[in-house]
Formats: sequence, C-alpha cells, structure tokens
Amino acid sequence: MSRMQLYRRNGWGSAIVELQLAHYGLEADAVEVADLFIDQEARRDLMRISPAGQIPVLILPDGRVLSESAAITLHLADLTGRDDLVPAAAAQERPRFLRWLIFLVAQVYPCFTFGDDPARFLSDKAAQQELGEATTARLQELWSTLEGVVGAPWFLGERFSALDIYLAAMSNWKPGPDWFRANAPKVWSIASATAAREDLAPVFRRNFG
Ligand SMILES: N[C@@H](CCC(=O)N[C@@H](CS)C(=O)NCC(=O)O)C(=O)O
Repeated sequence: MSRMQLYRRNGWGSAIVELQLAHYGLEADAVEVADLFIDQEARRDLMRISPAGQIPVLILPDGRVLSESAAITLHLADLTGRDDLVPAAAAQERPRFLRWLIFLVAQVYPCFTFGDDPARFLSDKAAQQELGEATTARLQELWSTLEGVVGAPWFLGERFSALDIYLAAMSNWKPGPDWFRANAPKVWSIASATAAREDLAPVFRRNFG
C-alpha cells in the first residue's frame, strides 16, 4: 500500500505537519522542494498540486491532495480519530482552538507571503522596502495580540494542542527569536517547551537546528 507523501523543506511550514506526524507516530515519504523564491520551475511544478505554490502539501495514500496547513491539521486529527492535538467537536476548548488556528493561517501567514519577497508584487524598490517593513510591523502587532491571549503552560492552558506546534515553528521566522524572547515571552516559552518535547525534538532540530 502506498504511503503518504509530504512536500517539505527544512525550516519551512512543512515543519508544522512533520511535527504533527511525529506526535501521532505517522510516517510520510518526504518530497524535497527547492527554494520557491529562487527556483521558478519548482514553483510552477508545485502549482499543479498547490494552487498558491506553497508548502506544506500532503498527498494521501490514495492520491488525494491536501494543501493548507490548517486543513492538514484537521484532517490528521480525523484520520487518527484522536483529539490530543485538535480538541473534539464538543470540547469546551474547540471554538478557541479554531479561532486561533485560523488566525495563525489567515492573519499571520500572509505577512510572509507578501513580505518575504515584495519584489514579486511591486517593481518599485522603495515600495518593496516599504512593504517588507510594513509586513514585519504587522507581524509584531499580530504576535503581540497572541502574547495577550495565550494560556500557560500551553496556548489552551493545561492541554497541549496543534496551536503550540504552530507557535514552535513560526517563532523561528520574522520578527525572529530575539524579538520573541524580548517581546512575547509567553509565546516564546510555549514554543521552547514544544520544541523540547521528546517526540518532537528530533523533527524540530532537523528543521531549525
Ligand atoms: N496558508 C498556507 C501558507 C503556506 C506558506 O506560506 N508556505 C510558505 C513556506 S513557510 C511557502 O511555501 N512559501 C513560498 C511562496 O509563497 O512562494 C498554509 O497554512 O499552509
């Protein structure tokens, strides 16, 4: 029987899925993806299965395609029948989980889409610089909001969830670990504790060193 395949690259958003697979004890064959900001052919190839030309993409054993990390997160919970990363439909924490899961992918993630390489969208050099700076400022604003709503020791309080995995991966990106340590210590503490979990640490190290 064929296995799942994960389109991945070290340190990119595929880490969010790899960490969940490790938590569940699931395996997927890795399909290494080139730097999509540099390799236009790799980007065009990927767009055949991922309309936005982004990873992660998970291919299910029967060939069905799942892009979008939140869709993958919810599907893996359905597939395993487990509720340890995604609170069950009737669980008290479920609305809060969904709210912030979608906030992370719909508010935080696009700052990278538009800010990582503003030259994709704007030809004027000064405008590119302005968009780069504006998306970093927006990231700082959004993470400050998250700092105000996270629980302890985990995002949802006593229970671990996929939100903690998102924080662990995303806090390696802009505005960068130093910013998080200084300005979002609660988020940073959740991220560090998640990265240190026994089942996740090897995947975390492979992705983020
Ligand atoms: N909404 C998507 C965002 C994924 C995303 O932005 N992935 C980045 C890597 S972390 C990517 O592939 N960027 C390449 C590009 O935008 O061209 C998700 O949640 O999966």
